[in-house]
Amino acid sequence: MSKTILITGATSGFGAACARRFARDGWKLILTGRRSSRLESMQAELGDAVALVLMLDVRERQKVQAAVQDLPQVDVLLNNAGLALGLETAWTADMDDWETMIDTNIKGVLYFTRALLPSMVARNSGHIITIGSTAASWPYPGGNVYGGTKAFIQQFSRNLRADLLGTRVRVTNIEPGMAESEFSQVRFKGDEQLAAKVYEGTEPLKPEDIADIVYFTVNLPPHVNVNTLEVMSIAQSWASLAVHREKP
Ligand code: NDP
Ligand code: 8X3
Repeated sequence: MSKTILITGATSGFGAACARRFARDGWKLILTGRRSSRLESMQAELGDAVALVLMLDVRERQKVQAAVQDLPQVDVLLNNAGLALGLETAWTADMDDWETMIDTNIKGVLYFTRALLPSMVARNSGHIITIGSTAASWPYPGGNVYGGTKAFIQQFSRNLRADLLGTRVRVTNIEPGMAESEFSQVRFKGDEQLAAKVYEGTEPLKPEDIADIVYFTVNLPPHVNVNTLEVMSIAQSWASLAVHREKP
């Protein structure tokens, strides 16, 4: 019998690529996102593989809880929906942007995870995957709250594993570096030029690369748990530590 994956943020980028990757190998999909037209086109493209689409905002706790209650068995939850907003310093950043990132990247993950875990534990099987980021471990100017949300995800994921020891429920946090999707268009609030500059003259990861990694992680033998997986394009690495020098 086919297995089912619930993907949050399946209307674009990593989420849409994962939907296509899992559909290709006979998985059933539950796809979520806010943009109904995108959900409809995913459904048209993937046909019978799509068991259900849920148009919802992951920040809406009651709606998430209600939607999850009536679902068929979910074998894998992919907590992917998320965003970065702005790249301003901590003293000039917009507080609304900060709250949106916290509500989406942290609380959205908590709502779906908390709603689906009881059935996974009762069945003694399942897999919770979160999409973290290299920003969780590697700070950069303007990454302030975005990186903070992904650091939360990193530790939440590890703590889930600690709670789940003794069950067969797996937990994995995948931490990509720079990847080309709608991520930068969202970060720069529709400024196409700024977004394009992020990827100019370089070779970022593609959403399909992340989809292959998620698929690989899920399809390992059931006793194998990938805890954390950090992945970057070959064109990305770390900068040295920054030093401020006064002009002589
Ligand atoms: P995209 O902007 O292409 O996709 C983001 C997805 O999240 C969309 O499907 C969007 O759907 C959904 N989403 C955003 N906010 C909400 C919300 N409030 N409720 C429901 N769905 C929401 O970006 P990516 O595919 O790149 O990003 C996916 C994840 O990967 C994010 O968590 C991001 O932080 C992370 N990531 C991205 C990297 C990159 O460089 N691209 C690198 C490392 C991590 P809709 O708008 O329809 O609601
Ligand atoms: C997205 C990658 O480097 O913009 O998580 O934070 S980065």
